[in-house]
Amino acid sequence: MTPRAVALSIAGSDSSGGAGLQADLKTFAALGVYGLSAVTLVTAQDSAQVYSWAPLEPAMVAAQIRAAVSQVRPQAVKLGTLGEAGIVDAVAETLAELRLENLVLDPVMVSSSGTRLLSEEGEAAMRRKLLPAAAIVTPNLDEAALLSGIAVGNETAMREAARIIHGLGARAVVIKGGHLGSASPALDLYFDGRVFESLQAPRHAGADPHGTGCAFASAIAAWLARGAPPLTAVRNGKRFVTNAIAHAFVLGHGRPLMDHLLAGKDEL
Ligand code: PXL
Repeated sequence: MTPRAVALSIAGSDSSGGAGLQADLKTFAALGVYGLSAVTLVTAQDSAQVYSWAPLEPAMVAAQIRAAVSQVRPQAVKLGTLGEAGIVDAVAETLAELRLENLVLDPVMVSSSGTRLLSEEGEAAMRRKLLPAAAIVTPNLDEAALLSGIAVGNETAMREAARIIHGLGARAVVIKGGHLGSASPALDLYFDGRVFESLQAPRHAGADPHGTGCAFASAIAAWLARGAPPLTAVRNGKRFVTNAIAHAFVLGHGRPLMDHLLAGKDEL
């Protein structure tokens, strides 16, 4: 049997299946990577809104991580919604104790529908304990502004924020400029302390699927697990999300959904 790349997602459950842990596992599968998982919190949501959410006990999150990696070592870990400071602390301690590497941190603070998914103390703990451990952190413009302390409304400010966030300890930063303005192409900015790279993709008219950030970070983790260096993993992750958006479909009444499996079909 051929060896398989393995990645672990530590994230929240999205009952609509479009974001969170469900999106991560679909992304891993689409890219030929076996997915381990640890649930941090459970949301009740559809593609329009989060109705409610509840965190798990931090010890239960830590126990899932230990169990998930007890028989196989993931080559990369994706971190999504963490909910509160106790979970951030438990995750940071457990990852350090297990010496897990290639951490891709999606610093989710607020859902796309506007619900806070990380408390303020959680945000401070994430900045102090997880950012310095991250191989790659993937803030959107709002998260980049919160992490860097500056307004991030254009490409010049994105560069400045990327430098500041890199200075907080993440080895590479990708700021997602998706909300920069619908006239411009979808522009993301990568910075690893030496190299800046602008990643551009054409915008798909009308398509604004739920869960694009989750799919991007988990695709980057999947490529790291497959052995790609960071910038290649980010370029390939962007290609994956762009394809998944291009193949978006509508199910029932909600927002469009990404087609993870179709996006990965030429990438195996
Ligand atoms: O898209 C960010 C996100 C991540 N994780 C969970 C979510 C959301 C957004 O709704 O629900 C569980």
